Amino acid sequence: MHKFRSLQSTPRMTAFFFNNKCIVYRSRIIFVAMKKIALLFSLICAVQMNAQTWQVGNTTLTESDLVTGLSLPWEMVWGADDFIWCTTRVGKVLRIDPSTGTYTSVLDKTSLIPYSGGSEPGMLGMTLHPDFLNTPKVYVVYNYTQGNNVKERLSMFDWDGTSLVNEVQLINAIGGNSIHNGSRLVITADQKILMSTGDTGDGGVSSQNLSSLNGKMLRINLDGSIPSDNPDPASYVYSYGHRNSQGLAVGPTGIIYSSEHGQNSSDEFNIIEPGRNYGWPSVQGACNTTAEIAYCTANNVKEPLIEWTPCRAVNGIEFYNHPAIPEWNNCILMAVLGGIPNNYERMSVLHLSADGLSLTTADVSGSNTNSDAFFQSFNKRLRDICVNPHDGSVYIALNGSSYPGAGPNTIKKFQNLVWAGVQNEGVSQNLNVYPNPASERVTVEFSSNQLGGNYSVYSFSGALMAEGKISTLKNELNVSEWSKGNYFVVSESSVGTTSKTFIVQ
Ligand SMILES: [Ca+2]
Ligand SMILES: [Ca+2]
Repeated sequence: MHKFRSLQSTPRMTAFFFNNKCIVYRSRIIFVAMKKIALLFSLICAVQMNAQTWQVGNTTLTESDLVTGLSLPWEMVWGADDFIWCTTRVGKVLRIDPSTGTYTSVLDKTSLIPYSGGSEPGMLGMTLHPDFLNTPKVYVVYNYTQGNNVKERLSMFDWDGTSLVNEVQLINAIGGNSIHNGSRLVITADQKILMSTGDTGDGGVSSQNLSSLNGKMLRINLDGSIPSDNPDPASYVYSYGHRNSQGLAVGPTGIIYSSEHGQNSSDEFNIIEPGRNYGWPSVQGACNTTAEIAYCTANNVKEPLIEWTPCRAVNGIEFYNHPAIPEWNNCILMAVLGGIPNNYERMSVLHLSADGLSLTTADVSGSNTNSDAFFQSFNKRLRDICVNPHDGSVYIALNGSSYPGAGPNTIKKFQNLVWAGVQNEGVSQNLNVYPNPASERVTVEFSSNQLGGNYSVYSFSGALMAEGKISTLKNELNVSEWSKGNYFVVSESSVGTTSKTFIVQ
């Protein structure tokens, strides 16, 4: 300051000011440049801050927010149209573009649904027709009010390209309540709907009553009728003795897996078999008390593969098998809400044996350092999981930080960016599969720049169906023995990786 004053008094002042202006001018450029650099730096920082990564063995997953500001996303399904279909418990079905996160509401039942922030009813399970591209039907479970009672309904809708229309109510007046309404939906390889229902909080009376549809797994034809090969051909009941299952997944060999809420202890992970009794309310978890052993022996009770005590509120499950995250191959990914005390929020990884009939390792300890426990640090209820069949990304729907959940909520995406060529639009147009749908033979046509690479064909449930070297432009596959359903082919070559879905019917 003192030096500046002395300079001002000198004859060089003009020059100085001239120079000073120059300096100021230059400084402005530098300042602007520095601002840009700072902005760039902050953007990089922001990207880095957003680009939280998670380590899964040797695989690094990059986290991003696909959608924010949702109200209680409940079920997520990857559609054959390559959109994520999502129910929200408040009563909407959303169709989300997985590449941008933009979405449209395609069904709105909010005026019908007895949603309450403090209880559990709402729009719950959903599944798409197994041949959705040709038969665009969507199945949805939601609660509604009849008189003073909460009920539950399974409905089928047509997708008209804009909305879900032409509702057909397939099963009405299933018991509902403020708690324990289930309900997940899957479609099995034999084209039957499987629906889980809760015991409506009746202590398990309905679970053991074969004339009640509550506390059950129901098996339903795609048109809503009772399958003639059900355990009782006059009943939807497929298995019983359930408390409140909110997780269903089908493995590659057709095994049906289910997660189920325990009361205070013994959350369960089950394999569902026809006609079996799963024990509730006489048995919780394994048959391991004197009374349970006696009951299990007398009633041929099917025990869970694993149980968790205290309850951590096990929820949506998904079978994973994709080269993008090899550490999770042949695993069940399970969303865990964290229970009423809000402990144990996480995604648990359950490693299946080769035959899928047992578990080799799993996140059972409750420890946050368990290598099969992920995303505990969100301190949010994890409601459901969905997998991108093309690039192996995993999507997780969060439901707030306390029971039973509150918005605004986020769907997060976890992607292995290293897994070769997750994006290569130019090449993807050069991979063709026809006829689509196929029933006997399907031709996979590659572009010449993919020659020398490798191709693999997977089912949507993750089973490797075929693989080989790309040595000819056209490769014919015999699919006559394959189960009906959705498949995709992946080509990996020097120009990148690309994939295409197709249907076997
Ligand atoms: Ca049980
Ligand atoms: Ca027990």
